[in-house]
Amino acid sequence: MAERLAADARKQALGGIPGWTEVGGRDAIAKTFVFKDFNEAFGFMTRAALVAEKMDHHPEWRNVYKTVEVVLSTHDAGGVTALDIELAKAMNAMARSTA
Ligand code: H2B
Repeated sequence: MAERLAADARKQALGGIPGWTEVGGRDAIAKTFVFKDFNEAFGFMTRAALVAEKMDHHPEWRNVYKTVEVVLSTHDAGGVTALDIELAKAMNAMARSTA
């Protein structure tokens, strides 16, 4: 099972994934993606969902029109693990091709 990252490791990992920040009050990371329109936002969510399912690692997220708010945490571990960093990187890469 993936292990929670220590605070320093988490901070270092965040340096490599632009836009992701620590969530206040819980061990999780978050990013708000803003796209051109709903089509782009939902296209991103569709691609991200397929990657998440393949990883068996799923986001907490909320979509309003062209905005997608994402929170990542490993529920089984009770905090941020390497899986969250990997999914965050993949989401950044997927957003780059649409935003
Ligand atoms: N997603 C996230 N974000 N955290 C988890 O701990 C997790 C998951 N666990 N997706 C997976 C599914 C687990 O419940 C299944 C049984 O592998």
